[in-house]
Amino acid sequence: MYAQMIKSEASTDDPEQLKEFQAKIDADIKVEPRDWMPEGYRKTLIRQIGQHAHSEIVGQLPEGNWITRAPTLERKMILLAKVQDEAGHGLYLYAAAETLGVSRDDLTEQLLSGKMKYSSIFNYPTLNWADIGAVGWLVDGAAIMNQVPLQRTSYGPYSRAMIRICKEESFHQRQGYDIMMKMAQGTEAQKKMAQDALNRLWYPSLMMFGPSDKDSVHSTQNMAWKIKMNTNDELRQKFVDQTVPQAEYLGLTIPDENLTWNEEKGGYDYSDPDWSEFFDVLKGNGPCNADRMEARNKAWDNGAWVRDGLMAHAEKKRAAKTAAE
Ligand code: FAQ
Repeated sequence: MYAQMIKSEASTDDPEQLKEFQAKIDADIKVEPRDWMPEGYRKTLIRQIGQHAHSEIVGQLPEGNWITRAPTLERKMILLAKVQDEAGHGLYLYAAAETLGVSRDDLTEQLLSGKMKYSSIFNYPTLNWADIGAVGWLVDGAAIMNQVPLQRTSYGPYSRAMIRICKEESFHQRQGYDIMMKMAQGTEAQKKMAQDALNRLWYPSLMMFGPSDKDSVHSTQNMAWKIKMNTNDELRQKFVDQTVPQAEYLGLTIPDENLTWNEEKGGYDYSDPDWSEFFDVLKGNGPCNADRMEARNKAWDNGAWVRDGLMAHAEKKRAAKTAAE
């Protein structure tokens, strides 16, 4: 809906300014908050950065659910640190979005009212400990594949946020792979759990890269603006090529009968996810959409007294300063 709004609005931008802007993008000069930018560029960035921030925050829920049940103290500490990192990523990203003239409260309201999306992957459940390994390995693995090129994105604050986020994501991916290694090398029952987690999370992870290029609404314009550096299918292919040998090393099988090495293209042929399932999850009908939104709404309502307290404190300080002057 939001995307349609962006596309259907006639551009009121001056053609000369647009030309200069494109020349700047083509010369790889970063766009900074006070620079002139087309309205469409600003809006699509708010959409992408905002959705990305929401994903980091909602993404804490499936893993947060396992902090109290991590099998050892060490695993608990690692998972706690990872989930806290995701909160930090959300905050850097909200701050980057705010430089485009939208408030964090506005973005949160749009998430809570269902106007803004978050990544489809977080609408799937984490049923057992092996799922926590698979989330780190596959979900953070897919996130890195998408985010490493975003370090070079054209909008300065987004690019700088991504540089820091990527450093932490690579630790996240390794902790997931480490859990998978322990499970895959464990008892028969543990190995079965690891395979089952891979079976359930493989296709949802492929969906994280977005619809196939032919159905991607924003790719063409956003690649011209260097907001996106690769198409959805390019990144999905790279992810498959990187992940298949990792699964082989674990002794696990990717749940895809069509998976074959294609010498000519230098990559694997693989089956697409079920795109009708993807669009259904986006409409709010995934296994956990309702739970995730309920949890975020509850957190927002429970935090009202903190926000009110901070506002009252700021008002008191402002009044004292005015009185002293
Ligand atoms: N889920 O035209 P395109 C993480 C929507 S990583 C939901 O191709 P675009 C780390 C899209 O918004 C996950 N919606 O769109 C972590 C658009 O709808 P709209 C977050 C999706 O923007 C790990 C429509 O479909 N990463 O959180 C999805 O050019 C573990 C048409 O699609 C980012 O957000 C989807 N998977 O490309 C945290 C990265 N895919 O808005 C905790 C930054 C597409 O018009 C634990 N974002 N849609 O209503 C991007 O790179 C891009 O926005 C894409 C989508 C690639 C996600």
